[in-house]
Amino acid sequence: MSQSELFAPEAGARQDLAPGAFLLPGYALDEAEGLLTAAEAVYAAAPPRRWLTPGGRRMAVAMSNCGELGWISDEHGYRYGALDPDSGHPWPAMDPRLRGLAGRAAAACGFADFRPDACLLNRYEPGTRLSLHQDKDELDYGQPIVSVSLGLPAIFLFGGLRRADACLRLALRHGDVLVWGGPARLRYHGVAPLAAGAHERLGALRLNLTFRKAG
Ligand code: MD3
Ligand code: FE
Repeated sequence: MSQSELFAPEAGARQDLAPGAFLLPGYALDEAEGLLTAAEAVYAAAPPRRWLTPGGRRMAVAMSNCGELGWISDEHGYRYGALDPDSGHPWPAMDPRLRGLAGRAAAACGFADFRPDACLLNRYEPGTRLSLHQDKDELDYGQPIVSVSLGLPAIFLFGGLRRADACLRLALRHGDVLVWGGPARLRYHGVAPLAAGAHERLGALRLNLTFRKAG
């Protein structure tokens, strides 16, 4: 497949994207309403906010967390922490509906017994992007990561192990689930600027729930 071609699979069967990287099209569709209810409860206790990066810029994506650990960033760096720095309180507990979906999706891709302790909730508005990066703040790279896309569609950039490697562009829609681990765990990835639109449930928003075993 050429680099500019957009990979837009049909709902249903698991798509093996690369060794260790899998797309489950529409896997969360039946459960989306429960996931959104759980996400709204997290936002009520820990509102989405744009973290400051160590470089002094504010991220475009608005983030919150649930679970024992949450991903945070400030002028001192990126890390996981048990407390919401804005409130001083622990992050909201991970709803069993969220944890359950992540565990089942991981198992469907060959990763047995995935028990995430952190769920990062990423909120995108039209124009919001996430620049190319690796997920390296977790302790055990042997554990997979599971991500659920909700709301407006996005183009996901799926790169290689070096920043300069070519990126596959992958269309992610409401209800799609990605699982990656093993040899894909440290691949560079990002999200292209979100196109304008109106999702029937979420309006002009995309939510991404990313499940990790961070500690
Ligand atoms: C990594 N979030 O929070 S997750 C992040 O849509 C993050 O909000 C994105 O990257 C988001 O750190 C994308 C999905 C993902 C999919 C495939 C990958 C991340 C990946 C393959 C290799 C490495
Ligand atoms: Fe990431």
